[in-house]
Amino acid sequence: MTLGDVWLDFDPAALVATGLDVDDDLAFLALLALQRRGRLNLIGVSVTAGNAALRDTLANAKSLLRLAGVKLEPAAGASYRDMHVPWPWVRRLHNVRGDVASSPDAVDAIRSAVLARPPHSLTIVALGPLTNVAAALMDSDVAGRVGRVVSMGGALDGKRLDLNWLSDRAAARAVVASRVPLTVAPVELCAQAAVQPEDVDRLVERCCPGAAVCSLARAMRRQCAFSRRFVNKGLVARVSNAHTALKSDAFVPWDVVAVLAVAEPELFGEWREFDVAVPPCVSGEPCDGTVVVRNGSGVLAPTRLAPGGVVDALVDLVCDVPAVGPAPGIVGAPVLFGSVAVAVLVPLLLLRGVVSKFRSKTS
Ligand SMILES: [Ca+2]
Repeated sequence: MTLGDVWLDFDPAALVATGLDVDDDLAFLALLALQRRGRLNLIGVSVTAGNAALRDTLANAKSLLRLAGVKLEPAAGASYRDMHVPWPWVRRLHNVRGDVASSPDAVDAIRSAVLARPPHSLTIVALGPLTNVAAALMDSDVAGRVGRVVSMGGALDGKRLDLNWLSDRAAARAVVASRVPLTVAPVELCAQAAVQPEDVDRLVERCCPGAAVCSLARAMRRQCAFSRRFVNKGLVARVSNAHTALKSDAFVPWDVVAVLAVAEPELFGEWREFDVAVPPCVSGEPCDGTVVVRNGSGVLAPTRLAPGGVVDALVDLVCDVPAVGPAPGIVGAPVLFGSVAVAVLVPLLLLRGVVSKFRSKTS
């Protein structure tokens, strides 16, 4: 089975100093490997904020494409300015650093790609907030010609949504309501997969040096430790069949699950169709929230995942993609350190001034 033409819209952040996840970068390399095996044809790439600000996800995407020798120019799209960052500490950091303005390039590029191809022949793989994709689907000609949208996101278990759908609930609502064929990889599916430190060892032993993924190995090890502290506990509590490795150092390869769901559907034991609605926020957008799920049609989702299936497929795939360009550096580090320095030093200096004033008054 070949998937045909694929457009990727993503929010890569493995190379970003403040990035939340390494999974977009891994999913991109998996897509390239599938292309090398003749399973699909990656025709374009666009970028959204999500795991980091747009200024950083765009820089990350450019470095990643250079590393893998991909000649496509990533089109910039939605920035943090036009979405709701759901995690409070990321929101605080964003308030210190800010983001560039959103660009219309991503929507224009997606629209042109859909309209230039035969109807229903293009699959859009959306691995970040759905802002760019929803805006492209506003054009009914585009919505009528898209083959399928695949979104990493949603939660069909009635519980709190993921980062992607929470960052722009209105966009998720618009994509669901557009009635384009939609496949989702929801939270409770993805949590059945886990990348452990020994998987990173296996990958390094098998692929390095030489493969593009070697530049992500350090970020993958960091992600194992980060996820244990900040992500896994909540996942294990909410998903009854979450991967048991999530009780220790391991991370969920979210976006890789979404890519494999559409490219290697046989890895998934069970598929179901659902009728999904994304209700508006009662007191205005944005809000925390869930979606309404009923038996019915409209949204296709795998519900079960063979243990190890996704991670074994990832390790098998990504070694195929050689490192062609220069090893990427860390994105956003100077600006981050500058911002932190200002955030820490200014209050300290102000405090020092107050203390010395108080001393001079009391002496
Ligand atoms: Ca993502």
